[in-house]
Amino acid sequence: MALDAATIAQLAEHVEAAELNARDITKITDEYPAMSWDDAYAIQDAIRARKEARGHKTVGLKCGLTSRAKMKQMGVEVPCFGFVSDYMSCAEGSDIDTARLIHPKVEAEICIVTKAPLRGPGCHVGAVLAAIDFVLPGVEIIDSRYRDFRFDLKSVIADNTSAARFVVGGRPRNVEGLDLRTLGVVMEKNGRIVAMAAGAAVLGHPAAAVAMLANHLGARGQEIPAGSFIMTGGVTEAIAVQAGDQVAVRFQDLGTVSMRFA
Ligand code: 0L1
Ligand code: MG
Repeated sequence: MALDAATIAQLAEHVEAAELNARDITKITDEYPAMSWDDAYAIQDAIRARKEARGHKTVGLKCGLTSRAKMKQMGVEVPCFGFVSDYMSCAEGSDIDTARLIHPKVEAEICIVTKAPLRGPGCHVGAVLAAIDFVLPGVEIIDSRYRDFRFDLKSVIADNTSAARFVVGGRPRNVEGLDLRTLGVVMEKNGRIVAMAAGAAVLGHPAAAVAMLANHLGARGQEIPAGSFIMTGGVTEAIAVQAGDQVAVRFQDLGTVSMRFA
């Protein structure tokens, strides 16, 4: 670790305050260029601890930057991992208040809930498929706290991978009988198609993102517990939204997830 405990705590407070006040900041590596990957995840962990200390429940895990489209859009080469809290969950069909966000974007994500723990190293697609309880469609609303979405990967990880809101809906389905690689996704904004892809856009198979998450946690002595809700990452590039926009994402075999931005 390049940063001491006091600096990690101070940066966690700084980045979380930007989230809670919907106020953008410059990327933290500008001031701390020596920040390591471990420091970045330590800041994210400290943000999670701050939320939990205030009574917020951590309700899921997320994989970010798992598709080529997203990596290209953001100019990075490797995925990252974060968490979602109870207050980030919005009901299917609800209005999402943009006044509490900085510059939201939407991502269509194939989500899973596990029925068995997953622990790396060595976790693979087969192990993940065996541990899936059910699959459901979701939309993540990301909102980087960094001005104009200008950041590097360490700053993004510290910012809990831009997690802001999420909506799950549609139809939960058993994984048997679904091919997550060929599962088609069509995203519409205000009635027009703005992006489309298939599950394979996520690292060749959405379960590969979950395996990568298990291996990432395993390297830190942690596991994905049974009963975890996991977002596997946007299948297309993220689409900017603003008040007045209506978004509907149609997932083959899983139904539609929709929301309005107010
Ligand atoms: O969920 C994601 O893919 C977001 C990763 C963070 C980078 C971004 O804000 O686009
Ligand atoms: Mg995402």
